Amino acid sequence: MLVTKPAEEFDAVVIGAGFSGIYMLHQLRKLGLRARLFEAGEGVGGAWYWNRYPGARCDSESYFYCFFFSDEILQEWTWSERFPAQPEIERYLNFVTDRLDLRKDMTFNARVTAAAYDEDTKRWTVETTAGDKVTARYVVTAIGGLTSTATNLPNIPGIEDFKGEWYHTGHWPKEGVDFSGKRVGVIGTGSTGIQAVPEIAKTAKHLTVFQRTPAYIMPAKNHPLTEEYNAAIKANYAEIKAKVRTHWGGQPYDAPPYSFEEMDLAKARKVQEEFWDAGGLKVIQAFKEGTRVPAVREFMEEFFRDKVRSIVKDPVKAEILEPKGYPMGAKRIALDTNYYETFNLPHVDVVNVKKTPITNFTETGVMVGDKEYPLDILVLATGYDAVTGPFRKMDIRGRGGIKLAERLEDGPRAYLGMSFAGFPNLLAISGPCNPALSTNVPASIEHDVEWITDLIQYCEKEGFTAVEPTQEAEDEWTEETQSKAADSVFTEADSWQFGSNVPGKPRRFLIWLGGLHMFRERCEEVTKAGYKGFKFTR
Ligand code: N01
Repeated sequence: MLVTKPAEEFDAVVIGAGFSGIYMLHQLRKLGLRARLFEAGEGVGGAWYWNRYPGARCDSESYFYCFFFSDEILQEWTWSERFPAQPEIERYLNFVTDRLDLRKDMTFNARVTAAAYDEDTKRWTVETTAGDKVTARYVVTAIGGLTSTATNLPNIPGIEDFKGEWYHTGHWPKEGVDFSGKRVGVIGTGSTGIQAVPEIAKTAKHLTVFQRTPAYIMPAKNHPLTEEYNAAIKANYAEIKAKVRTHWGGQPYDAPPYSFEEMDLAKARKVQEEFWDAGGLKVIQAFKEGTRVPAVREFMEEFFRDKVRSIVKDPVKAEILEPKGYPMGAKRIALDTNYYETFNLPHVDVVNVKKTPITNFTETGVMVGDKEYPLDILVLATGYDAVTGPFRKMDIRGRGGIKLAERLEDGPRAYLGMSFAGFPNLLAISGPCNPALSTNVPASIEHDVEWITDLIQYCEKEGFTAVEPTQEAEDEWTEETQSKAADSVFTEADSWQFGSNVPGKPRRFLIWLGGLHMFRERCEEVTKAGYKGFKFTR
């Protein structure tokens, strides 16, 4: 039975204990505010708490997939691998939480269900599944854009009929799943499925991968880090931090070194092979012209297809796995470790469910056309109702009781991806129309947290009781988000970025595509112009 706890009053409530919530709580404390963080999980981590599926690993390199705000933490924490796996990132976030002594202001196992603004008291009332009902002047959402609260289950009938075990990768059981001796099916071959397949294949008796769209996949070339490497990184953090803050994607990478136009195809191929061997997201960053230039993109697309044909021995499997049917970059490119190699194992098959779609689940498996694939365990790596989904799962009400879920029904809208007209003192880290999910996410999070901190500090100093964007500012930013997307390659495929992965979700782009460096500049301009686009109440 739900026991309602005595009402408590705070200056601020933070929702979520991933990268964003952890840093936000720290900043609010530094401002001298009384803050409380609510988290649905048993511990900190956010996306990195729930995504425990086999093979879960970050696609950004560990030396920059981290907080930069504390030189001490940068020096004290040592990463063990080039691309950190979920357990290590979860350990890192626990380390930071304890290092900053944040745990005492965090409530776990408490999912926020509702937040309502009272125009008379100018306070929010926040409720959780654990019976908390607290009030606060500010509410900061740190809920992430791809989260366990808003997973995307495929619209295939009959999942309730399936008598075997089934799991969505975003809700992976803490105790793990034993695949040994089992017939396993994986639906979904985005970044998640590509990481999970090689690991599941290690113990499953048989693995069937149901692929609708073949992804463009680059090798991670993950490896352990040496003491010397880590020492060099730690000695160089000032420069790395400066690069992260000025790069389009929040990555400390130098500009591409080669000109595609100035070399013949044989030389271009040699260069591309070098980048392939180095691995990671830099694989597509060899040429100055960038992949938006059709000649460069088509060259790389063919290079990727060649790689599949050279790795996968069975030509029928290779043909299914070759990325095609849409331009590279129109869906997120994935990193892999032995994904293609896994299909050389005799107990691993791939089924083209674009050609013949899955019709339904049965008690014993999956029907593709008139063929049943018998399964003991089904893994759904089918992604998320991204960005707006997590907001729409909560009952958030602003001025006059307007519902945020309804405001976001027709697509993403927000000013600077961090604030909503009609919702005073509700601030969002990496909200709708924010660049975060097109960048190295912690770098964007740090920016948003620091910008929100400054805004709150300004309100406190000036004695304002409420801040919110004007409708006009929100409308303009929302429209700008769509026009930037309309000029991008993303228009040429269905994707979670467009919301077109979820049946019935409007096709509106969820991310502001101007790059993190430009976003920083835009936010700075807003601040310098006296928080242009915001209105304040005393
Ligand atoms: O989800 P997705 P994800 N029948 O939406 C398929 C981040 N991430 O969890 O492409 C058959 O990309 C769907 O097919 P299609 C990262 O930002 C980060 O993999 O729609 N198939 C697709 O193959 C990433 O982009 C890391 O045709 C169906 C798959 O399911 C985001 O999370 C690691 C289907 C869904 O792919 C989401 O990735 C992992 C159906 N009915 C993820 N419905 C890092 O490294 C869906 N699919 C930080």
